[in-house]
Amino acid sequence: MRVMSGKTVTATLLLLSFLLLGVLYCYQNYRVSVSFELNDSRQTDSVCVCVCDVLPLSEEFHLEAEHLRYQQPSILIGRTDVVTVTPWLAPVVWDGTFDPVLLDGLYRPRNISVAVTVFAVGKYIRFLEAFLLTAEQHFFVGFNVHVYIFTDRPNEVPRVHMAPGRQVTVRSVPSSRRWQEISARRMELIQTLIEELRNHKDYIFCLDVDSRFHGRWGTESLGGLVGVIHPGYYRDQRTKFPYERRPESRAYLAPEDGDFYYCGGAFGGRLQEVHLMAKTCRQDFEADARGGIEAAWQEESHLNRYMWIHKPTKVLSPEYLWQDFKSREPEIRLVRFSGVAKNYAEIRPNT
Ligand code: UD2
Repeated sequence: MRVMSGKTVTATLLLLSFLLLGVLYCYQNYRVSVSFELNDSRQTDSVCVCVCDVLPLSEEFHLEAEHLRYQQPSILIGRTDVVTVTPWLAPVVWDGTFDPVLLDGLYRPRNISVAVTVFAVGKYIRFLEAFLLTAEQHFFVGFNVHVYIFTDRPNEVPRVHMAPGRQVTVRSVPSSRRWQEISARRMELIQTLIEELRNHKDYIFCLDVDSRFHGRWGTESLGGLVGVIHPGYYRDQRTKFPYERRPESRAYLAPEDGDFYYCGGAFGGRLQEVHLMAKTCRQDFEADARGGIEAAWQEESHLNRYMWIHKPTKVLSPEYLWQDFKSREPEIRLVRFSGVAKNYAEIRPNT
């Protein structure tokens, strides 16, 4: 057996001592940071660095209200005519369930930016002006908004004056002979846009162009994955929802499945969440196409299946996508965004 020299023994002992000290130091830091996290929610920046190393905090938790003045909230007085929370405890946003002044005050210091996608292919370009003008009046007023317009008629995009911090980008897309194709391609383009935007925007909303804003749509709508309840089916049983009902499709939902019927005409959330949804819906749509099947309502059907499996973290009531031809129901105190009445035979490329 080889005997270690005195020098080697000393060096080994020194090395082991340093290692032990390092382990003890890290362990101590870990305990300090965790105990601060548990006992004091107002940590200093330096402690927060330690906490974040161990338990990363979601950005959603950094809303600070220290200097804001607003009406006292109540847990006894509020809307009683509608349900304001889903069974998985996501808020359902209705007029009267939130304080817009408080919410804007919470989000303003974070300097958030919101991307919007809107498709105006073929004759649908005629809806763009009213969409943009009313968005300037009601959509995230006072916040950074970047509208991405996808159109086959870039020369016909109207010039609309935008407030500071707000802008429009026009992207050319090919024309289409089938409206179903336009609807189906949206997820692919949303997916690739988000990959381009990466960290340059915080939230994204994907909206139908044949619609106008009539009331505030703002920070109350922000969330991880945001679904909008379709105005046409929220009084119906789930068996009546126009989900895709053929088991061969990847958008299939059985009669006993599904929570709500969500709109394909408005959805959004954090970039990462919407990216995952768009990518999944696109892949499923393409796999269906290879199998020779197109879901009943194209990407709307795939979105509905996705949101049944991946529950939205916030649900917007039909105030956030009404339809002009529908008479107002008593629970709809305010229509914020609504689809215009149109003659499909005249406006679509095919029937
Ligand atoms: C319903 C859905 C919509 C979508 C559609 C099926 C709601 C309330 N409505 O709306 O989201 O699922 O059915 O396609 O959610 N488009 C063009 N050019 C065209 C046709 C469509 O640009 O020639 C774009 C445009 O952005 C439009 C959107 O596709 O807003 C949906 O158009 P639609 O007329 O098919 O939608 P609609 O109102 O029947």
